[in-house]
Amino acid sequence: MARALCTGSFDPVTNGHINVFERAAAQFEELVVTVMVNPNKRTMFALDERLEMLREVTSHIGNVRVESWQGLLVDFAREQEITVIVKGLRGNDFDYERPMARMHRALAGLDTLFVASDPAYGSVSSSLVKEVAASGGEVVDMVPSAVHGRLLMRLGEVG
Ligand code: COD
Repeated sequence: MARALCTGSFDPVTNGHINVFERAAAQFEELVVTVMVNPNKRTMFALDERLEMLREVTSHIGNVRVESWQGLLVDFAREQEITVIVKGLRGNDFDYERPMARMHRALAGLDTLFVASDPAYGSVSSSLVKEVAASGGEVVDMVPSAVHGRLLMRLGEVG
């Protein structure tokens, strides 16, 4: 069995992401969850916090490794000798993901496999979680408890 990548900003990781990790990890020998670093993007959580949360919430999945990468994903995939990315697909994700998937294939033969989001998490996104939590809404069902705690703490710090 081959190895695969799951990429994202994971700011923060949600139960929707974890559902995709679990399903991808079940199909591959190893899953490398990779935080893509975009220095121009303002994030709520610093890179080391996102890595720490990811490692904590994936510790129950034996074959997951958490890494980060700044630059082209195809270069990381080449370095790791990985030829497949697994992406969760919610309702509107495909239009955004399709050109990226084609570009990855054209640049390096890196294929993208899409898995349909679990209906339980089809409307969950990191940005919505942050927005709802910032307005005092309850997001406890959308993120792992370790992330929930950190989210409330961060909002308390800035609020
Ligand atoms: N259920 C299922 N899947 C989900 C859910 C959910 N509830 N929430 C998110 N996802 C999927 C998203 O579709 C996405 O594929 C992935 O999980 C990560 O989500 P986010 O929100 O952390 O990711 P984004 O949108 O902030 O960032 C994605 C990147 C742009 C970092 C990533 O797609 C990427 O790998 N980019 C490649 C950069 C590159 O090399 N570009 C140049 C060549 S195209």
